[in-house]
Amino acid sequence: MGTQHNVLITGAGGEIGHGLIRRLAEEGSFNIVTLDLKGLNPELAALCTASHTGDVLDAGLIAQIFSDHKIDGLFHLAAMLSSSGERNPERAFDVNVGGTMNLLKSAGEQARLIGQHVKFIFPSTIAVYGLPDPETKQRANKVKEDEYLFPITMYGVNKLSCEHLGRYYAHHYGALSEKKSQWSVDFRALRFPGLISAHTVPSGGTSDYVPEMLHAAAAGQPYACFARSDTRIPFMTMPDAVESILRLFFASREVLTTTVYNVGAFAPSAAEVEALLKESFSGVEISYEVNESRQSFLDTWPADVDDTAARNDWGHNPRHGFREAFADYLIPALSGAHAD
Ligand code: AKB
Repeated sequence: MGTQHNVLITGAGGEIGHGLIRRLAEEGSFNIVTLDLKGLNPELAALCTASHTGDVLDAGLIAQIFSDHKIDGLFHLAAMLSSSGERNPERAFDVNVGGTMNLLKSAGEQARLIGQHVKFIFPSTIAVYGLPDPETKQRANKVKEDEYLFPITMYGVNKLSCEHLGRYYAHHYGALSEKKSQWSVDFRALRFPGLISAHTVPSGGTSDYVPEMLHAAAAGQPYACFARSDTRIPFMTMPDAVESILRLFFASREVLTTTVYNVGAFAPSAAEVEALLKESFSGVEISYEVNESRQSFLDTWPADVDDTAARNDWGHNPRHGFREAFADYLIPALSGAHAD
């Protein structure tokens, strides 16, 4: 049998967690331990070795989980997203940065204790970018990892800070310690675009207008879109997002040229999504009632991302482009779900 990994997934009950737990369970080489503020649903819990209910801010609980389950890898998914974070910025800072700090500290201690690097997979986001105006957004098109890093949301600021904290714990922690350990946090971040799942509807994000539009169309309900019809940001399907997490997890350290990778797949405007939905479902009713504040976040996010490094270093290769995402994954799954 190959290497078994004892991994902790935080925020496991969220959208990415749903897909990731199933995929890791299929893989067969993971003992999955989860942490979520709410109890995990029984179907997912059945795929896990243990499911803990609790807060990423509870440093004692996290240390206990690392020790009890001999954790040697981590998928830190717990976060407050861009729209919910902006409704309570101080709480977002606590959860997003404070929670990440607790986990980085415990992961570093664990690495020194077990004498091996502890992999720390961190979903970052296109919200770390802050394009200054529409002309620049259009001109820049596919942004690179080191460009336009001036986020305007608390969530974006938090995620960018955590990327830096992760890099620090991976490469510089303990610089003045007499006994600096060779074992550390092996921090690896993916900057995700908006994610679209056929099985869950997101909440609290600002890229939510596309999945909301899709799920409303599939359910035969009208939808008032809070973004302008010409809004363009990158998206990816949930199966492709989960696959990219696994590829980065399994990539050997030698091939990684950075700690933070853009990952993209397709980048339609809201109007292009509407047109595709109208081809696929009958009676689709979409109107545009723009929420200027949420729109202002979207206007600073890139039209698309340059993910050359992820493709070259560890083979990021999403299965779904724009049409395939809808034709091969979303529409078939949702037509079944709403068939009765
Ligand atoms: C959000 O909209 O906040 C997230 C994201 C793009 O990171 N979905």
